[in-house]
Amino acid sequence: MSDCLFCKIRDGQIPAKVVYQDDTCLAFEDINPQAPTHVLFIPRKHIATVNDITEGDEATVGHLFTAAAKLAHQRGHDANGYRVVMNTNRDAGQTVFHIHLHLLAGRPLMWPPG
Ligand code: DGP
Repeated sequence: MSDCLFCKIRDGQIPAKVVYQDDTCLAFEDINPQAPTHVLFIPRKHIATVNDITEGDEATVGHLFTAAAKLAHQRGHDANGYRVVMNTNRDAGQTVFHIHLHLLAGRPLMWPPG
C-alpha cells in the first residue's frame, strides 16, 4: 500500500535498522524500544490487521514466529524468556496498520501488559 509506513520501510523508502530479512518477512528495531530487545517482524505482504489474515496467509504469519524465535535465540533470550505480541485495532493500541509481531526481551515483562 502506497501510504503504509511499514511498506515504505520494506521498500527502503524510509530508513530502519533492519536486523533480519528473507523472502517472506523483514525485521527491524522498534523506533521507540520498550525493552533492551524490541524488534518488529513484518510480512512483506501488506496485511492491515490480524482481522485481515486469511487462510492463505497462515504460512506467512507462522513464519514471523519462527523468525522471531530464531532472533531471540541468537540474542540469548531463550533461558530468561521473551514476549511476542501483535496488537489489533484501537483497544490494543495498534498504531501502524501493517501487521507486525513485536519481539520484546531483555528485562522482566509484566503481565497483564495493561
Ligand atoms: P503497534 O502499537 O503495535 O501498532 O506498534 C507500532 C510500533 O511501531 C511502535 O512500537 C513504534 C513503531 N514505529 C512506529 N513508527 C516507526 C518507524 O518509523 N520506524 C520504526 N522502526 N518503528 C516505528
